[in-house]
Amino acid sequence: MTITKEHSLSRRTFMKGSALAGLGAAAVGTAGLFGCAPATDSGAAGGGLADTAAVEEKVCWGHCSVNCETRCALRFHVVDDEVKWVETDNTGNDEYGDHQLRACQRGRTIRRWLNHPDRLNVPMKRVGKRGEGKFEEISWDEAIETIASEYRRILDAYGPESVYVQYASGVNAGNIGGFLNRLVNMNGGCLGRYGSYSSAQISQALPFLYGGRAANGNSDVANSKLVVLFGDNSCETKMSGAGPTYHYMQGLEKSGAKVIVVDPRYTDTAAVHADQWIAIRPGTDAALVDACAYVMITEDLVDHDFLSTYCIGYDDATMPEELRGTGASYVDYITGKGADATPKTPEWAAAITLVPAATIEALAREIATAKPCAIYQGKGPQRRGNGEQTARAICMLAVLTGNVGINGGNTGSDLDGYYMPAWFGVPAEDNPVEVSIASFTWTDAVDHGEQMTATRDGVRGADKLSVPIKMIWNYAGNCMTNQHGDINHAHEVLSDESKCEFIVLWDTFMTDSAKYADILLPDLMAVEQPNIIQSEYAGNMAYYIAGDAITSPKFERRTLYSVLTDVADKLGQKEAFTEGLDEMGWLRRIYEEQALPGDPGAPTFDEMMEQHIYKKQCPEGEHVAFKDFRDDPEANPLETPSGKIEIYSQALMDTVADWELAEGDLIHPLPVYCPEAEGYADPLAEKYPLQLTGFHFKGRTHSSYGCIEVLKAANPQELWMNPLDAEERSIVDGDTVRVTNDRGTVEIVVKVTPRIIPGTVAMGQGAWHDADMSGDKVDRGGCINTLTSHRPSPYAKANPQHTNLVEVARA
Ligand SMILES: Nc1nc2c(c(=O)[nH]1)N[C@H]1C(S)=C(S)[C@@H](COP(=O)(O)OP(=O)(O)OC[C@H]3O[C@@H](n4cnc5c(=O)[nH]c(N)nc54)[C@H](O)[C@@H]3O)O[C@H]1N2
Ligand SMILES: Nc1nc2c(c(=O)[nH]1)N[C@H]1C(S)=C(S)[C@@H](COP(=O)(O)OP(=O)(O)OC[C@H]3O[C@@H](n4cnc5c(=O)[nH]c(N)nc54)[C@H](O)[C@@H]3O)O[C@H]1N2
Ligand SMILES: [Mo]
Repeated sequence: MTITKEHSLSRRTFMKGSALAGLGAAAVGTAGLFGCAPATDSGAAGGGLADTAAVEEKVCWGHCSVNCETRCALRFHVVDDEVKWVETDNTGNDEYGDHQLRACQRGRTIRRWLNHPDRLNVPMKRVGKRGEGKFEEISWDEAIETIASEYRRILDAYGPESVYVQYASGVNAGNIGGFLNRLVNMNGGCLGRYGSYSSAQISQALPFLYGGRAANGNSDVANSKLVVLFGDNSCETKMSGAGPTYHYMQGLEKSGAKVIVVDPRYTDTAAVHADQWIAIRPGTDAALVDACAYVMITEDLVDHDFLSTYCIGYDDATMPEELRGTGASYVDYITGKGADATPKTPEWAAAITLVPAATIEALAREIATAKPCAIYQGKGPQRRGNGEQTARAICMLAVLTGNVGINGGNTGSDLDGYYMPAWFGVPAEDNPVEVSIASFTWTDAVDHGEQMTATRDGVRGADKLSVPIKMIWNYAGNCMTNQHGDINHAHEVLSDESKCEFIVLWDTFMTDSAKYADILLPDLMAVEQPNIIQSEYAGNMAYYIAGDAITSPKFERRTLYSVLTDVADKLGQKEAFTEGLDEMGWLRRIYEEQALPGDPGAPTFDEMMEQHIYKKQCPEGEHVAFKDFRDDPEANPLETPSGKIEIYSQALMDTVADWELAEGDLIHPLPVYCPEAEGYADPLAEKYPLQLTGFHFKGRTHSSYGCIEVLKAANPQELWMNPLDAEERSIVDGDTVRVTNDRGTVEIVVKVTPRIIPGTVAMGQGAWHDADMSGDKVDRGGCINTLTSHRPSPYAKANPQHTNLVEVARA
């Protein structure tokens, strides 16, 4: 165990004039780009002698709380109650297990967010139409009165099932957002939601194969011979020193494993880690896997012992009895003895994936013979119209080669396993409402909720919804429009005020979603209030970061907790809601009641608030998923019906037996390729011949940090396009182009590059939607969700946001 000590306030004094001079220099120099320390000589801005009174600087700790799935430490240098500059972790000995939790470019710009001139300062009510962005300042009293009375009215008129707490991932601090659920659950609860925008397809598909979704820790690549990454771009998505990129890098340095990246784009991960990039047509990974399986089966490279001991459905012998001899097994399907009578040869797959047959053959042989081999996927391949099938299929490479449950191998899943000592959060009663929808289907629930059924729309806990969504609480999220599918459709649904009657939204900026709020509230950021976070995706080293408010509240900004306390007061529930505690009181309680019992060696609360950072190495070493099962499958069966890996899933077929699927939606009992609706082979491709795929961008976390000028300058929003596609359209690098489909148009600058496969274009997701919604609706902000669909994927009813067809032309 490692405990690192740092005094909470390392005070020092320096000359006020030089501090100001330094800031002036930092704003223009590169040092200022990512919030580095300002120079201390007073040359640039010329601090006068009269100005040289000594000022006190304090260093406060906090974390960058947005949702990149990495959690980084920040140290704020505060003078006169203002953040002057920001550094990151300086603790630890920089050896594995006690390394620094260094923030990326984004976290280091947080001062520009905290002090941004466009930050929301006062509570407001909407005065224009929804989406127009016209608001009027109101008092907190009026805001709270309106929220309490509208909430009460909607509960009385429609019941708690009409209330919805929107998916929103902008604040990751264990002690903040949970207060909303606490209040809502005290008032009868709300319509539930299942599946996230992140991983709904894979998290719901893998249980049919493995009984759960689990992966080896990424530091375990230290034991691998070969690492194959399917659409896993951790060098951009988890790029800080606190997360997987660090652990991968350390592991790979130890093992020297060969790395192959399969992605439509030559990503930063491919550039940094890969020995080989396999460019693949989006949505077709499962066909690549099918053909690898064909090579492994026909060349007898599969692990027969593993398949017969740990799996069912591989061949006839392990099929459910009633299906034996029907050609329904995996081997039958792959070798062409199944119903479609098509052997899944490398040539067959080459036509689908655009990966040459010889490359597929070589890949199959390499995966089968390198022992152990780690197969990982990111969440990109599953955030698609056929994501459930793709996610299961990629895992087959690990299953066929017996790489599951061993060091240096992996399950093929994402969710790079990590060590986590104890989870904590704001205590809330269970949601009394048992009905839930898939997160992505909320626009349908606003638009025509009462028509949504279990068998067509994935309603759970009831055959159908009894009432549409009438009220939305949105705390720290941009999924009302910007991050949801099909913004123009969401605009239509939300602007009809007879549908959703009341929207209350907290943010720090006038985001695109905020324009749809009825009451819009200016929040304090996590670091402007007592805060705590625990590590995620941090390999073998778990940690907590804790801090007190770095500055006092500015303008009329208030914490979520204080606002909800006043709402609870209006509802006559103040005592029950607060239990007499303030923000710091809750932080202490959460830490002492939830974190400490799970980890008795952790510092006490007072010590934690003094040292701010606590790191702990996993005592068991590298995490290996399903190790118990591998070691003793009888004693430790998987949570599938058979207790084994179910290559053929009768459970999946039983679940969907009475479902009504939309045209083009396919669910297969085997983990094999199914074409996706709006994929390359869709008839719509005649009109819109280019596939458009999104990706999570290093310049933003979704839309968060999307308005920070220095980040925008360093990471311009561009459309990636292959030179062949550009030439065909007389487009050259740097042109402004229009990307269009039936749902909308984005105007964006094009980057012509061989780093993307021909036939596919790509843009980073999360850019700020910028369109005249009462005019031409052309989005000049480059937000991909102007072009994405709100039609959910077949099984998880989840966001297929990487699956789109478009055409591109010069603007
Ligand atoms: N900088 C940054 N980091 C982030 C985030 C962010 O917005 N910005 N978001 C965070 C969150 S909440 C999440 S859920 C994760 C998301 O992490 P992921 O979902 O893994 O990220 P994506 O960039 O969507 O997808 C990863 C890669 O998949 C590729 N891809 C797309 N379609 C296909 C396909 O059909 N086949 C293959 N083989 N590859 C494909 C993309 O080109 C991309 O390079 O990232 C987290 N980290
Ligand atoms: N096309 C496409 N769309 C996608 C994706 C994709 O890959 N492609 N990815 C999806 C995924 S995986 C996810 S997780 C979602 C993420 O979608 P969201 O959860 O909406 O994430 P953000 O866009 O980061 O929005 C967070 C919001 O919180 C605000 N915020 C930050 N700090 C604070 C604070 O302290 N207080 C308050 N009140 N607000 C704060 C930010 O300003 C921002 O508006 O997007 C999804 N959308
Ligand atoms: Mo996500």
